[in-house]
Amino acid sequence: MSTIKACIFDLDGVIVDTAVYHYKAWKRLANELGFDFTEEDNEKLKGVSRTRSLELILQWGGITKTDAEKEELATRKNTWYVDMISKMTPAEVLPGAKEFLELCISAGLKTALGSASKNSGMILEKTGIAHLFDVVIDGNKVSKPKPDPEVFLKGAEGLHEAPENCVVFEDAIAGVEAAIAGGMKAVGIGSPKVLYEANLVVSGLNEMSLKKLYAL
Ligand code: B16
Ligand code: MG
Repeated sequence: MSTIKACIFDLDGVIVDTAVYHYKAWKRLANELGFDFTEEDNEKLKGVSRTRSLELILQWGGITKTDAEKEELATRKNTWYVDMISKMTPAEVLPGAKEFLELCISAGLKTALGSASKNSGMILEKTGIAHLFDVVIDGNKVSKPKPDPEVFLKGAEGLHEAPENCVVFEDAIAGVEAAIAGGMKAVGIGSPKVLYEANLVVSGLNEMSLKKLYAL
């Protein structure tokens, strides 16, 4: 008998693809600072906090800034990013994501969001899926970034479930590591070559089923 009682979902790369908006905004910032920023660089920022992302970008551009300047740059990038996500629609929910969330709920499983993003509230609202989560833990509620398990442990706590009864869905290596460090099962969304630490890897939530979930 499976002991799985709850599913905790990462947002960007699992439920929606906001990476493209992050990319556009970071690229604009890098260009204003006089260097370029590729899509390959952007890959390394998936699941990474805003502050840490900026530090990496400045490092790639060989630029040093004071803490006050960094804060201004992160705010500037976020303004452009928020402008783009404020136009998101329900059509931008990734294939199978809404359906799998609804399937979990109808099976009596609890659901939580566990995201590094401080903008997750707006994204959930604009895409019309906020009501599908019992608990939302995002970048505003955690102090330690993934691979620290804080975000997922707080999700489990909010759902009143033991970590071993929770399954985390993640597209980033650091997120899979965070789930495992927290004593949870991890389903990787993406490539098995990259997310080999996960208990199961699928290409998207459209490939998930309750059978696969309970077999974990
Ligand atoms: P924000 P996730 C992460 O979302 C993104 O993958 C990452 O690229 C971004 O820097 C981070 O959120 C912070 O986002 O600037 O909106 O606070 O994958 O943890 O859902
Ligand atoms: Mg992600």
